[in-house]
Amino acid sequence: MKHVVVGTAGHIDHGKTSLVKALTGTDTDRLPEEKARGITIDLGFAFLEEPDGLTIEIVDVPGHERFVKNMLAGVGGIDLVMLVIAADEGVMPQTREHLAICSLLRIKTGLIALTKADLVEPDWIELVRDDVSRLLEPTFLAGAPLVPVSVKTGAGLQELRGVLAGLARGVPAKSTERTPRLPIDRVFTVRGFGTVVTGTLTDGTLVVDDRVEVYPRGVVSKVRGLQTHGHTVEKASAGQRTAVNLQGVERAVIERGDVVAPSGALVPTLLADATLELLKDAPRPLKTRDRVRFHVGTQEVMARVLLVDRAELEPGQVSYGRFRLEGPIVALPGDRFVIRSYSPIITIGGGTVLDIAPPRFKRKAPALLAHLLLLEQGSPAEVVEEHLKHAGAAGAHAADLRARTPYGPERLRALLDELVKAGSIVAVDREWYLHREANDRLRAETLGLLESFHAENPLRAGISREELRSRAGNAQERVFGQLLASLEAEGVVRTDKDQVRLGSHSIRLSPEQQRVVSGLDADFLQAGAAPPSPEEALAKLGVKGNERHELFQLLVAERRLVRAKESLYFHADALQTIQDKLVAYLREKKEIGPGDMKDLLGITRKYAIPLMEYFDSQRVTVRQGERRVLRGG
Ligand SMILES: Nc1nc2c(ncn2[C@@H]2O[C@H](COP(=O)(O)OP(=O)(O)OP(=O)(O)O)[C@@H](O)[C@H]2O)c(=O)[nH]1
Ligand SMILES: [Mg+2]
Repeated sequence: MKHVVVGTAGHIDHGKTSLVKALTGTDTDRLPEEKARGITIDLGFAFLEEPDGLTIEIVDVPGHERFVKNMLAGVGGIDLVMLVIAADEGVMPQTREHLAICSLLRIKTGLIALTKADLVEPDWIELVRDDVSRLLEPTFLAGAPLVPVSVKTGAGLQELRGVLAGLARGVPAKSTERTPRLPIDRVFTVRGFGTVVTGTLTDGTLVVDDRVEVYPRGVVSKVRGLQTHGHTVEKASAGQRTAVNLQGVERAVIERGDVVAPSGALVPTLLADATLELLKDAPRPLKTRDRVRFHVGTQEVMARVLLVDRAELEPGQVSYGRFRLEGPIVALPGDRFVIRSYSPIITIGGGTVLDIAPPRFKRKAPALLAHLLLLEQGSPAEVVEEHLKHAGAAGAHAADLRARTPYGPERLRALLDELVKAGSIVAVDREWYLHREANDRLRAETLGLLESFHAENPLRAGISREELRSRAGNAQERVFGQLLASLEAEGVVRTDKDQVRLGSHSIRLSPEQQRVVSGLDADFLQAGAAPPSPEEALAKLGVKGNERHELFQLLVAERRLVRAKESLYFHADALQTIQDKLVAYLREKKEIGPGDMKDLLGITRKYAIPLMEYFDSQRVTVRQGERRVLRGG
């Protein structure tokens, strides 16, 4: 079962809607205003089913110059165009504009219906045919079939239908591995069902019960039901006109231009980089900061264009542009777009979206041009690598790469695996990736920081992990964790609790430093429950300083000296002895007061009170008024 979407195109009143009706039996002009004025205002939809299972879905567009924006919303997803030209009028302004739009959107194929053939003589038809060939010569429709028809006499209709079906059969099948996207062209409510949206599914497949999101609104919903050309289905595939019944969504919160896609799969953006071409017959050059109407999918948003490598883009020229959008768009690289000038409202150009999360660049930087060239012409793997290169030391989450590339989750996973294998990127974990260069830079920086830390603090065992991370450019937590883990696995770095050091680092003391450290150790041990102040202890060894002295701190870091409060330090072994005595005492006497403590240890109140508080804090004892009891005793 094949589905092909055909769009009409052409000047107002040239007979598009009449032709669709003659082919399908459906009058696509449904609005009362359309009936009253005899013109098409908004998109209309009809379909043809061929006996062999081919379904041709037709989007009928308005020809009026004021409704080109509606036409643009309709032709985004079409496979082929039926350009309608009235034989009596020939080529007219919207014939050209619609043709230009189809070219800009890279519609690949189509045919020409020369309508109202009953109104002209046969040799006139030949003149118009020549005219039309000249117009189409430089376009994708060069040499396309042209069929004179009349809905009044029925002449040519059979032939047209045959040509249409032939072209439709030649349209290649679409990939369904990419992320499904449905740019919405209509929203309405159906009694008993709720909100229904329609559009042409551009990629992937949608299945009933899928969890979806309406972008850029952030409205999360579920596919309650699906229809394709009037039939209820379980699944819709890329290229099909699809109606989606959305569960629990108010009609009023959605509009044409929004996109239905899996929840979390896309990211709306206000900035996009793109290739940019100005039509040959654009009335004037495009200048940086010009305000334009940006059409992508079924959306229209105002935007300012920033030219990348020149101040002005001349008609017929192709370059790159950065678009600052005045409202969020939902697009993926590879999407074609059209721009129209703000005033007069005419189509002037278009291009291909290259990046929806562009990195910062200095304006007109040559590097930006090289970057865009790579995004335009590089292989998918090169493009993914380029994004990671620009993600820098922070790396990127796989979900961000998914929303920023058009490949679909499985293809992207394969590309990432391939790049990891080639050594161009590093997998921080299954979801987070880092470019090799950023990884190497961070690694070198971290090792350099450790080296200079050790050089400046030879008596400190290591630096705190958090301090190291913040000095290393405030490295991203997951990235830094992974780096430390791999450095540790290599034996280059050791971590102990939250201290990090180089594997090669050890504290080496001079004989003089060793004398002081040993002296402090011995003095505090000997002093037991009545230790000296740090100043006194250092002074006794001929050293000026207080507890902040590096040799004193060395003993603290090694937990040989333990701080009870402020500047009062006890030797760790002495504390253990005191604790044993205290516990034995409490086992027997059940409680102890400050006076008993003084007697037990032969010390003054100056030491007794801090020691009692210390053992409270160590959860050895519990305070009861002035007295202590064993915790849990
Ligand atoms: N004589 C003759 N008149 C035709 C033929 N096809 C269409 N018409 C007439 O041309 C007028 C316009 O036809 P539509 O089908 O509404 O034209 P359209 O291209 O859909 O117009 P818009 O959608 O407004 O751009 C109508 O009055 C039709 O009856 C034809 O083959 N022969
Ligand atoms: Mg019409």
